[in-house]
Amino acid sequence: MSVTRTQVGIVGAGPAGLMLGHLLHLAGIDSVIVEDRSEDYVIERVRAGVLEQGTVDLMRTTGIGDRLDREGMRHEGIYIRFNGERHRIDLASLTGGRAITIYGQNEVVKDLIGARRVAGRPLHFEASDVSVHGLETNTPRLRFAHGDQTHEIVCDVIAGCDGSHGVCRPTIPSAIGQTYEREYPFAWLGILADAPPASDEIVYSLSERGFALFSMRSTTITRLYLQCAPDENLDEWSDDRIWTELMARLRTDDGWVPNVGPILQKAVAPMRSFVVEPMRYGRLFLAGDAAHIVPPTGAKGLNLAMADVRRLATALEDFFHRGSEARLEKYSDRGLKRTWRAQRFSWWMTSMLHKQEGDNPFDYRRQLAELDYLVSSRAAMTSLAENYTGTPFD
Ligand code: RFL
Ligand code: PHB
Repeated sequence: MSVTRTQVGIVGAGPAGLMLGHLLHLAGIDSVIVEDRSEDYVIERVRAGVLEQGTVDLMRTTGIGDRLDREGMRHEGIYIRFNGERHRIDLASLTGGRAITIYGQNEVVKDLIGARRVAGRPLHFEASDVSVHGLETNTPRLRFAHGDQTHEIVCDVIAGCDGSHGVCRPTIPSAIGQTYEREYPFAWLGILADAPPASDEIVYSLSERGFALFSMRSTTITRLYLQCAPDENLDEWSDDRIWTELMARLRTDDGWVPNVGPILQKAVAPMRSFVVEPMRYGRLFLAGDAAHIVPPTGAKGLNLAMADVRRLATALEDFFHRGSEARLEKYSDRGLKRTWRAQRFSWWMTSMLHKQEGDNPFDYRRQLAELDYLVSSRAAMTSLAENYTGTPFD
């Protein structure tokens, strides 16, 4: 077994782990990132598309915003569609200029892997049997295998950035980590289509047939989602059936429909709300989906992950450079405050825009009344806009 040393052992090379490694590098702090999947898999995973202003600012101020500035699509508004009509919410004018940027999570990950390569710090893909040990001590250890070689990395701190199915969170004793969760009785069927976006802004829609979402990745690629069952069988969804359903849920009375094109990718994503409290156990700090999951309707997951690692990196800078643990002590409480706010918002967007089994016509009319209030009240639109564009990272 090879034994080496680092300051921060990072488990997971998703947006959280890679951004943490990048921020620590800029602060002159050593880290090792260990990921169990291959580099191609991590890059090609199709997920988030909406970056909050805080995420965009963080990428820019840390020197990885060039491609984002060239290829990202700044959106100052979103549409909400119901009763056959689209209503625009002007995010920027309601929030003093805050907006969102469409830039795929895989592009963020590509930029971060590029920065790691330039930094020349370790990033191991395809690690197996990853495990963490000695979390109650000042020298926690990260173990993994690579090929037939076993490695142990002795760390000062371990960052659990290994997503919702990782190994870090389950190592917190159940008497300490309290979990809160909610499953939703539906999922999203998501597709990428080789078709130019037919609207220059995102459209969230509630129809009698359920939720649908129109989004995009570039001037030539449309991203679309429709509400489906959690155990939906993709084999039963021919391309024709997908388009017919999307058209039925998104069409407006004035004839707007998404552009149709070859489907490049399709997948079903489950919906879950989950929080573990606290986000820390001894020298283990959880960040991103490892600590909390939100349903994607509020577009918050990746942005929460970025807010976590920004806060964690600042706290670790104080710890390593100034010998102060004060910010590390506050890491979890401050993160949970932001998390619960995002949970509330994501739950609200989800319940307003989806049809639930067992709902009756009263429930649908109540949802329409809520949407009607939302798009006709400046106060209600401001509340959505503030939450959707996100508060500045603390
Ligand atoms: P990730 O991206 O899951 O990365 C965790 C990494 O850890 C690795 N891993 C391990 N590595 C080593 N050892 C182990 N034992 C390991 N176990 C796991 C994994 O392979 C992976 O590489 O978590 P992270 O970094 O916290 O990032 C979170 C985001 O990925 C997630 O919150 C977002 O994708 C959520 N999300 C959205 N967020 C937004 O902010 N805006 C959006 O528009 C948005 N849209 C979405 C979304 C998520 C979706 N799905 C698929 C759930 C749309 C969808 C459909
Ligand atoms: C996306 O573009 O993938 C997307 C947009 C908005 C969401 C979730 C996902 O709420």
